[in-house]
Amino acid sequence: MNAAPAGAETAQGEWHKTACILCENNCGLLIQLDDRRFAKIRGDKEHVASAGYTCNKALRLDHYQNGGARLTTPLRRESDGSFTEIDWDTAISEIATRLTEVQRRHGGDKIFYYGGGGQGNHLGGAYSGALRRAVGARYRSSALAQEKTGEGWVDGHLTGSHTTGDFEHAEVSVFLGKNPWQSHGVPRARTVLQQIAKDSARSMIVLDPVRTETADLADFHLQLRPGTDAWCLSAILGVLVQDDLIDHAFLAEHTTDSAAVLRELSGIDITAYAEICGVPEDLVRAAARRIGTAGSVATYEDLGVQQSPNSTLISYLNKLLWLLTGNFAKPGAMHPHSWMAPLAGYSRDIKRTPVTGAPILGGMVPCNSIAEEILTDHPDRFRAMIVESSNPAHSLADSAKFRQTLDALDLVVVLDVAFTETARCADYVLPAASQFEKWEATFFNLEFPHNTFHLRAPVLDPLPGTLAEPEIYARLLRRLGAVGRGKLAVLRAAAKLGRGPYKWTFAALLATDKSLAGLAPYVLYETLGPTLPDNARSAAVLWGLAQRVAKVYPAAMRRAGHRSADALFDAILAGRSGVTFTIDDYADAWDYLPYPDKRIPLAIPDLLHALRDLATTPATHTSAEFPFVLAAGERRAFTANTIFRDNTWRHRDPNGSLRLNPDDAADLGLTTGDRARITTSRGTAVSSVEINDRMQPGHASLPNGLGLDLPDGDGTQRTGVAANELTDVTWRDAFAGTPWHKHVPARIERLEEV
Ligand SMILES: Nc1nc2c(c(=O)[nH]1)N[C@H]1C(S)=C(S)[C@@H](COP(=O)(O)OP(=O)(O)OC[C@H]3O[C@@H](n4cnc5c(=O)[nH]c(N)nc54)[C@H](O)[C@@H]3O)O[C@H]1N2
Ligand SMILES: Nc1nc2c(c(=O)[nH]1)N[C@H]1C(S)=C(S)[C@@H](COP(=O)(O)OP(=O)(O)OC[C@H]3O[C@@H](n4cnc5c(=O)[nH]c(N)nc54)[C@H](O)[C@@H]3O)O[C@H]1N2
Ligand code: SF4
Ligand SMILES: [Mo]
Repeated sequence: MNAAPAGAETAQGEWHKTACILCENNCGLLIQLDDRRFAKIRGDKEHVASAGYTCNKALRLDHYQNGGARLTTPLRRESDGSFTEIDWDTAISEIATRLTEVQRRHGGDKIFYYGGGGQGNHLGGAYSGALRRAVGARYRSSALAQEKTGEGWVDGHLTGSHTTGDFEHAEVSVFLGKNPWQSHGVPRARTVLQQIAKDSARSMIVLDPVRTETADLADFHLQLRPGTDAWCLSAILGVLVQDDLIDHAFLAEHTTDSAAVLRELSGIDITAYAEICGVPEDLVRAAARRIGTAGSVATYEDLGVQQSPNSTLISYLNKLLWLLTGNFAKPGAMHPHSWMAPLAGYSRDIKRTPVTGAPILGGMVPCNSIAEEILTDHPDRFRAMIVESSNPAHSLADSAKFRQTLDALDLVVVLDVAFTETARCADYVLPAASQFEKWEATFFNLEFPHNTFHLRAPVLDPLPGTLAEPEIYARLLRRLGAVGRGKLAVLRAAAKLGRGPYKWTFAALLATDKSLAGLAPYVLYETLGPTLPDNARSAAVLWGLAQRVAKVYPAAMRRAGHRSADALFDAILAGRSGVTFTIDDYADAWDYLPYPDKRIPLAIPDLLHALRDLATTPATHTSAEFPFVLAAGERRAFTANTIFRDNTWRHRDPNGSLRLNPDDAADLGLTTGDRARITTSRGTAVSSVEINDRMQPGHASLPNGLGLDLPDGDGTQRTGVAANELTDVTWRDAFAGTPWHKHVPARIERLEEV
C-alpha cells in the first residue's frame, strides 16, 4: 500500500503505514484518518520488526499530532522578550546572517548543536551535520550524553561497538536498572517477558530497588538499595570467579588481559558487598550461579544504573558478567551489530571540552557540563546554540540554570513541532512538520542477526507553515552558499542520467573537493533528492548510507536479499513496513571487533582501580537534611518523554504522582492523594502522593516528562513536577559526566492545606 503522497486526496477508511515515535522500538502502525485526526490506530502485522505488536501508548498518538502547542510560523524573539511571527525567508536570512556573524567574531566552533532526533525522528538530524560543517561547528550533544556515553566508552575499550542482547532466546535474561515492561527497548517487550516467565527452563534476573512490573515476572529480584549496583555486580562477579564459574576456554581463545580482571574479582568480599546493597547473600549467590551455569545469557542496562552513582564502572561490570561467562557471538547471548548510521562514536579516546575540560565521549559533550561551558567569561565559551528535536530546557539537569545558559548566548535557534520550554528561551523558533507529515526514520537499528530499517512515508500533508528539517537545513545552506552552484548543476545533470552516472560523478567531485564529504547529505538532497518518487526528497541521504552498508557489511546485506547499494536503497524507498537490511551469521559477530587479532581486551585500568576503590567508596549520598533518594524521572504506563505535551492522553494518574513506600508515608503523615513538598539542593516542587508498596523505604520516585507548560487562556498551566527543577549538574559520573537523575538526595514533607 502506498502512503499518501504530499498533496494527494486520501480516501477515508484507508490505512496508512507508519510507526510509533514514542520509544526506540518504533513499532509499525496502521493509521486511519478522519480529516487530520487519527481516527483508528493499530499494529502493522507486516512490519519487519514488530509484526503487529504495540503497547498502550501508540493508540494515543493523535495527542502528538493534534494536541499540544503546534507551531505554524517561524518566531523571532524581540528585545522585550515577546515573539513576533515572521515569514520563512526572513527567518532563514536572519539566522544565516547571525550564524555567520558568530563565526566571524568568535569562530564557528563556538556554535553548539544539541539534539538531532528523539525517539522517532533522526532523518532531519542526518542533514544537520552539513550545516555544522558549513559553519565550522565542532561541538555537539544530545540525550545520549545523559545516559549512554559511559557505556559507549566501555564498549569502545571492549568490543569496540554497541552490543545487543538476544532476549528472545536467552536462557538467562538480566535487567539492570531497566523496566522493559513499561519502557520497552526490547522489541515486543511484554510478549518476550511473558514468554520468559512462562518457560521453566529460562530465568529472569532483575536488579531494581523497585518491585517493578518486570520484577514481578522475574525468578530473581535483587531489590537492592538505590545506588548500590556496583557492589551488587561486584559480588555477583566475585561469586563467578571464586566458585570458578568462568568460561576459561572462551577467555583463552577470544580475550586478552583476563588475568588482571580475575585477580581483582577474586578478592571481592561477597558477604560485605551483599550487605551494602541490602540483598540477602544467598540470593546474590543463587543469581550468580544461575548466570554462571546457563547455556546463554543476555543483559540490558538502562537508566536505573546509567543515571546513578558509579555508572561507568557498572557498565564495565555488566559487560564482564557476559564476557567472563563466554556469552558473546552465539544465540541467546550478546552481539555487536550492523547500523544504517551509528548513533554515536564508540571509542576509548577522550577529547575534552574547551572551557572545563570535561570528557567528550562518543563525540558528545556531557549534558551536565553544557551550562558550565557557557556561564563563564572564558574566551572559548560557546556563543550560539542550535537545538533540534529536543527539549533541553526541560530534560537537562537544573532547568533554571539551563534557562540562564540559553539567555547568556548570542543566538539560540530551536527547530521543533511545538512551543516547548526550550523554544520559549530561543531567539528564533522554526516550526517543523510533524513525524506523520514528512518522510521520517530512526537509526535505532540495533538488532542481530536480522537488522531492520523503516523509512516512513508521510501520512498527512504538512501543517501549513511548517517544513521538514531537511528542507530547513537546505534553505540555511543555500543562503550560506555552502556548495557552489556549478557543482550542484553537474550532479543534477548526472542524476537525470541514472544512479550509475550519478555515483561516478559524485565520486569524481569528492576526489577533487574533499570538503564535499561533510556536506554530502545536503548535496544529495539538492541533486538526487528531486529525482526520488513520491516527493521522498528527504530520503536522499539514505542513498549515501546504503553505499556505506554495502561497503561495510557486503555479505550480510546480500544475505538480506539486496544485491547492491542501489538495490537496498530502492527496497528502503518502496518498503512501507520496513526492510531487513542485513542478515548476519552468529560467527560474523567476530568480524565486528575492530582489532586485528579479533580478541576482546578485558582490562580497563581506570575502571579496575574504581573497582578496587569500591571497598572505601561511599554507598549512600543522603543526609539528615536530605534523607530520601529520589528517582527523578521514572518511565510509567503514561509517560513518553515530552513527546506528548497535551496531558489529556493520560487515563490514569494525569498529574504524575510522587510514589512513596507505605512506611515512609505513615512517618510523614501522608496518604494517597495528599500533597507533599519535595526539596533538593537545587529547588523545591509540590506533588500529589501515591502510596505504593513497590517502593522500598527511603526511596521515592517521580515520573519523567511531566511539568510541561501548556497554553491555558492567556497564560500557561503546568501539570505535575518538572523533574529537572530538582536536579543538580554537579551530581554526575566521574568518568562520563552522565547525570544522577535516579539518585537525587531529597527531603519530603507533608504540605498542610491552607
Ligand atoms: N513508557 C515510557 N517508555 C519509555 C520512555 C518514556 O518516557 N515512557 N522513554 C524512553 C527512553 S528515552 C528511555 S532512555 C528508556 C528508559 O527506560 P528505563 O531505563 O527502563 O526507565 P526508567 O524507569 O527511567 O528506569 C528503569 C528502572 O531503574 C530503576 N532504578 C532506579 N534507581 C536504581 C538503582 O539505583 N539501581 C537499579 N538497578 N535500578 C534503579 C527504576 O526503579 C526503574 O524501574 O525508556 C524509553 N521508553
Ligand atoms: N530528570 C530526568 N531527566 C531526564 C531523564 C530522566 O529520566 N530524568 N531522561 C533523559 C533521557 S533518557 C532522555 S532520552 C531525554 C529526553 O529529552 P529530550 O532529548 O529533550 O527529548 P524529548 O523529551 O523526547 O523531546 C523531544 C522534542 O522533540 C520535539 N519533536 C517531536 N517531533 C518532532 C519533529 O518531528 N521535529 C522536531 N524538530 N521536533 C520534534 C518534541 O516536541 C520535543 O520538544 O531526557 C533526559 N532527561
Ligand atoms: S513499544 Fe514503544 S514504539 Fe512500540 S508502541 Fe509502545 S511506545 Fe510505541
Ligand atoms: Mo532516553
